[in-house]
Amino acid sequence: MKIYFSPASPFVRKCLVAAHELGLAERIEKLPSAAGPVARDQTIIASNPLGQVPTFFTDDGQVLYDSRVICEYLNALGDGALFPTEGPARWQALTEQSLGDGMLGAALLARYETVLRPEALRWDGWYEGQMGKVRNGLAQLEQSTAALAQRVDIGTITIGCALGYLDFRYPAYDWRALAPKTAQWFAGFSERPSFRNTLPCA
Ligand SMILES: N[C@@H](CCC(=O)N[C@@H](CS)C(=O)NCC(=O)O)C(=O)O
Repeated sequence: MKIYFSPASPFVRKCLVAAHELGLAERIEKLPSAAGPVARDQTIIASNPLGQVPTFFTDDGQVLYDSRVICEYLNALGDGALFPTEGPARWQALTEQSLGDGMLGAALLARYETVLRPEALRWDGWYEGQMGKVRNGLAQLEQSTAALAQRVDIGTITIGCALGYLDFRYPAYDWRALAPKTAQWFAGFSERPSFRNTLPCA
């Protein structure tokens, strides 16, 4: 299996954390890439018109994207339990995945606004709107930290990647002050080998 990879991408990290948890990480070859929303990577586009990472290739040559599909594929391949199969547990994990992906997407767009968009074109209100999604997400997590404890599934993995991305790209943003119980949960969860082995770097 292969994956178009960026060591800074939180969505790639989500897939690699899932692969580690499922014992599949060693079977995935990392292909270097240069995905970007402006300078678009034509090599990735040849397989995925969105030109984004993660883009993944099965051993049969099938192309999979995005992170949600890749994680579900890995879970099926590894006969794992990262996606609860039914009942409230399933909907909870999937909704947490959506919350984590949404927080990540907002934090990523806010970063593009500050590092990619020419200064004269920047729009503070739009940046604040994106970071507002992150802040509201943290508030929601803080109310439901008990539900995260003791679980390793697609919900907690995605939330963990979202919090890890805040640490990586927004080191001055004191999210722990906004969500201390969530921070406590993350302190333990991020010690898992799957997280320690996939720390982001620029
Ligand atoms: N929904 C996608 C989001 C992937 C994504 O936004 N990837 C970023 C890097 S973290 C990217 O490729 N950005 C370049 C672009 O959007 O063109 C997923 O879950 O995989």
